[in-house]
Amino acid sequence: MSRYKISNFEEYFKEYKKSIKDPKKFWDKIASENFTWYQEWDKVVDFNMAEAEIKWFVDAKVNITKNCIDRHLAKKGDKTAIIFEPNNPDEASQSFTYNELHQKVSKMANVLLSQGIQKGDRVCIYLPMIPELAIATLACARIGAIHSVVFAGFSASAVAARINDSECKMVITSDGGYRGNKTIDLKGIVDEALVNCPSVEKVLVAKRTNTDVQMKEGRDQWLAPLVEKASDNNAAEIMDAEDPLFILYTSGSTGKPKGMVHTTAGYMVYTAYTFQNVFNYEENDVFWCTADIGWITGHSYILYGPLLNGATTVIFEGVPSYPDFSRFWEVIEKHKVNQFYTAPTAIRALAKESLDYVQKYPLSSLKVIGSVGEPINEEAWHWYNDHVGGKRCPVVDTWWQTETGGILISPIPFITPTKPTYATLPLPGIQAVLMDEKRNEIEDNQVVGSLCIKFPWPGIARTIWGDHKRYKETYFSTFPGKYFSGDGALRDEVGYYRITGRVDDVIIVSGHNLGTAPIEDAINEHPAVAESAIVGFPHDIKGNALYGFVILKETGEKRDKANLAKEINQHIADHIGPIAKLDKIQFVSGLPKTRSGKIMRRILRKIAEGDFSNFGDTTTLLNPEIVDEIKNGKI
Ligand code: 6R9
Repeated sequence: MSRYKISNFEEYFKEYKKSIKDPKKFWDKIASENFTWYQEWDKVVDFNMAEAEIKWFVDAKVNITKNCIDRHLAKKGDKTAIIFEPNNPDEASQSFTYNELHQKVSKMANVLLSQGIQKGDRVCIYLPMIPELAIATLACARIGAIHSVVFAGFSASAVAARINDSECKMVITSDGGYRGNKTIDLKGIVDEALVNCPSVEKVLVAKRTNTDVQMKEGRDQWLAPLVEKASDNNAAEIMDAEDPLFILYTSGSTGKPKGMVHTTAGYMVYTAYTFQNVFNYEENDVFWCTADIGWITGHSYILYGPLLNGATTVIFEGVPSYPDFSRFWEVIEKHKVNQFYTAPTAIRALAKESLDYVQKYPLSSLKVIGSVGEPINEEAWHWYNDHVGGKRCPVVDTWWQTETGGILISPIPFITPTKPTYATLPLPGIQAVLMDEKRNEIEDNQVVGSLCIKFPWPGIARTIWGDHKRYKETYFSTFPGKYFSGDGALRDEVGYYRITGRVDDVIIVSGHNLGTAPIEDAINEHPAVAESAIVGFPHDIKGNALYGFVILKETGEKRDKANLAKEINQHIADHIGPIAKLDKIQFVSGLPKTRSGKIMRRILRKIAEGDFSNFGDTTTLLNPEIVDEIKNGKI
């Protein structure tokens, strides 16, 4: 990807203008100069935004793993592709060259084929951050199976819902996983999930914790012996540009999680291009993104983006606080990391601890440091810039989403002057606009609007698995003809964007998207609960935390409230996962509702924040008296 590296600010504007004037030409050049294709495209892009129909590189044929692995072998077969850094620093790290990765992925691909997995089949991957996760994911892509990686922190019922939604034929998991000082029983969770998953025929189990697990005859097999026996010769399936590459679930503001579908060629071109430009990756650099491969950030910037560029990428199994708060800095020093990419929630948690943890390490290998997942507040930005980047590494605050496939708005390091809390400018090819409530494009600056993109880019998700109507309604109907992100943003006089947060009912907690509806559904299933409403409130470390207002049934009213609160949180952990637990639970006798029955979350949000100053117009409420009751009972 060296040719498409932008080298100064002027060139950025030039490139940007060119990319807007003729997007087809812009992407055509990038796609044809940087990848290996079995067959090139007839048309660069074909789209109808009103119908949410988007195709890139129409009729091209390609395999993404050929581009991630095979094409690097001639020149850099012995270069390190992946460094695996275990949870426990006393365990040795491992590394795999591109040659070794090629061998492992080919073997795994042959295992999948021998187990009856074919092109187009869905495979659920529920693994901790170990090399098998990367290898299994790439092996699916190699044979054209659609991977659905589910973050290994989700509960059995959340896993089951995701497996059933896309009717996965196979699950790849491990006996267990390590996270800090905890061991997680992943196989047990899969067993529980599979009680309700009729589509799953086979389960492959990697060994990580050596814990005793139950193996179900005819369904479950250990992975290692299968891999050992498999040939390391695999031809890679020829995929159409628009064949689905993967499904990744993200929370919606209503109902069940959305299985975002990304297709092959566009995602490949977009992640490769953004990785190169946003992180200024140079040959021999070591890149580390601390996300989990179970989230889009891990898909695009641990696996695909780096490997497409022939980079060295770190897979880290652990957490920032184990064995102590210096772990990130120790790992950077140990592997001489050059680009470091993490989330504001981690930065805030580490900034709360003694500076000694970070100052113990020179961190002089770092060149670029990045942030993703939620708005980064000014204090955290400065701490990161001063103490991690040593004021010499540009902070790239990258704004994007599961739906966008790759980064859309971000500074380009050493080129775009950074500004704390601003994601700055759209990358070339990205036509960002702000829309007002009347659905007009906002021309002025210093105004908050809904952030939309008015022309497709190659990395955009193409649909929601099994529900194109929902895809169209969620993203393309609020502002007809445009992609609506669900985020609000402010634009300054230079044109820099500052993301202000979600404008819908999604709450970002520690960088994880949580929809209020599924959490409320989980709470409401508790036998003592009549109704509930969840809102977010500011939290020092998590960015936002969850505050639940819960109406009890008569039976619940008689029970001990502290116990009930604990049970409700356990209920949420069981149904969704521990990440969705509530920080605060207030039992109330009613919720403020409009006459059409809609909960006025705006008011609940203010109460949760402790801001009782101005509730706005409450006269339209069906039950205005409830506001005082809730306010007075605030915990
Ligand atoms: C990549 C990822 C998407 C939502 C997005 C927005 C928030 C992400 C951000 C940011 C402010 C940034 N978000 N990056 N907000 N500044 N740099 O996180 O994808 O998990 O789908 O979340 O995260 O609200 O809409 P995903």
